[in-house]
Amino acid sequence: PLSSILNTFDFESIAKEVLSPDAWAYYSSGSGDEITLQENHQAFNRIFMKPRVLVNVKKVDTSVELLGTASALPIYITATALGKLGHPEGEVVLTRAAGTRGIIQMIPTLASCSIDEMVAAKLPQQAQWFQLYVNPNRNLTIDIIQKAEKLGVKALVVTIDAPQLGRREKDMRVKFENDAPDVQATESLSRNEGAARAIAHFIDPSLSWDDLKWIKACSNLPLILKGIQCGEDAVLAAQAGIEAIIISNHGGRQLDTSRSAVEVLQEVTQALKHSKLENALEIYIDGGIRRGTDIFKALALGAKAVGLGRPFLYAMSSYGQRGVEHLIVIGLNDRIYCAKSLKLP
Ligand code: HOC
Repeated sequence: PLSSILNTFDFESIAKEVLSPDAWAYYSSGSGDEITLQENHQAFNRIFMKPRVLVNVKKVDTSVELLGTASALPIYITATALGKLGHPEGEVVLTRAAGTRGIIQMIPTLASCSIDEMVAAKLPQQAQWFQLYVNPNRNLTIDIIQKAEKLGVKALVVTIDAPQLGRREKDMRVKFENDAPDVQATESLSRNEGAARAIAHFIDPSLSWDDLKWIKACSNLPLILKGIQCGEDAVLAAQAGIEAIIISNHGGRQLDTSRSAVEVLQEVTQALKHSKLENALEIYIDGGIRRGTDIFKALALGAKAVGLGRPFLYAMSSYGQRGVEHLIVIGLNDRIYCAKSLKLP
């Protein structure tokens, strides 16, 4: 039963059982040797706490404002593609759970449900962000941005860490086995297999810093850059007038051996401070967050909120909306109270 699910790893084990091999391969795969995928979580385990005592924690307020939008927790549902691989209703399941629990959902560009469906599924006061992959067809991109703005999303999240598709061998192999059982075809096994490749042509590999100007010009929404991976680029983002950054390596699915998000976070806060830009933007991170203590560590090191992707997909795939709601409550009951009551070492 759901009540016996104690943590994100429990959801992951069940999802592996219930998902089709294609879906499991697509959701769970990282790129290359999956070093970054593992490091994202392992890096949190190398950070140790310095608890302070005799701090009044009787009343704890976990709420936060992200770019002026209230959230019950410093957690948001980050964008993940192809939700219907995991649940017949797809991403609207995430929308509903985010609504009842009061957190922000980032609407994915490459969702199985349309943006209209995800907006229609939300509660009246519920806030959503819109994740944007810039399409090679710029006019189409402008139309998408304007549509999202008209539908009332609160921010535009431009994903910048996927100019080319990472080599996800688990995903490639399953598709290869399913679509081309002829062993002679081994030679032709390439990145062109797998669920990921089927959606990759929606993304413009020529995107550069200059393009941020026209993206900013065609919308009044605050802009969040998702995929910052070093201090230098965080400084460039701040100088470009971006309102928030997400430190992310795309869940270890793009460039393998990239550093973990939480390691980069420390470099980013230093670099912004060094350039006197520490108050210029909000910092969020995603990648490897599996415990409340991971959330606390990210906040203590300077992030304002964290995004979770796979844990929500696994909760949705195994138990639907109730599963996603339960996952959010696990986050609430775990140790994030520390974030407001303890000071940085
Ligand atoms: C260059 C194409 O976020 C995933 C999705 C889609 C990425 C497409 C990248 O599978 O990680």
